[in-house]
Amino acid sequence: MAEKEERVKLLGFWASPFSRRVEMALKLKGVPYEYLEQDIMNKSPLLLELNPMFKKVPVLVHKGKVLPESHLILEYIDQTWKNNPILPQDPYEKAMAFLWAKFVDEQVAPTGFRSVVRAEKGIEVAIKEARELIMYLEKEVTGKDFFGGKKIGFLDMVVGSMIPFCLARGWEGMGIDMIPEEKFPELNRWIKKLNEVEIVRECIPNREKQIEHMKKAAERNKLA
Ligand SMILES: N[C@@H](CCC(=O)N[C@@H](CS)C(=O)NCC(=O)O)C(=O)O
Repeated sequence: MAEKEERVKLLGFWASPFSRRVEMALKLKGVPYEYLEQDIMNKSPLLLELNPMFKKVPVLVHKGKVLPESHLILEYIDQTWKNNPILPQDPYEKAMAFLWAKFVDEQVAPTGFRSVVRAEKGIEVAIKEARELIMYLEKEVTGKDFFGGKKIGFLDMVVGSMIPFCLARGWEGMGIDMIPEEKFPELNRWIKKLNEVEIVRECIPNREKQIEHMKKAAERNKLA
């Protein structure tokens, strides 16, 4: 793996929003890559060797360089292959895109999934808390085709991989319509637009399979 091969390798996991968003970026840029599916419950020696600090997917390998962490990987891809830019050029807008991405992964995801599964304060309270956070995204996408503007970009990949194509399937498996059209018209419009993008469709995990996967993840989370 240490050889300075030009060809990109991606260690990922089919149901992981973090690795799916990296695939979206590679496909949008037209970068060929070798995909190495990982079992995250039984980590391979290769994953442990390449990402000893975090032991997580995704991991990108390019020309002997190894990079974990999806936000950093997306930025690396954008700076290495300049066609079809995914991050804003303006420094403030770029910083804000990273801020929103952090909000989605670190606030919306844990509140939206784990707190709903455990629902210590009751399921209605957990849903209300998650919706309050999702409402920030509803406002952010209002009046825009995509979070990134006219075209799909970094934030669309982060929000898309995490919310409609991952968490929403977990909620669906629990019988919860977390993002109803009447409360979140703009997000629903955006989700439809996202579904029309070919490279996104190519990276969306199979719905039924993911609902099952999320049910099992919810069970594990309850027991943990
Ligand atoms: N902050 C990381 C999160 C990556 C992550 O949580 N990956 C999960 C798969 S969805 C994983 O590898 N989990 C294995 C573990 O936590 O042990 C990123 O953005 O890449």
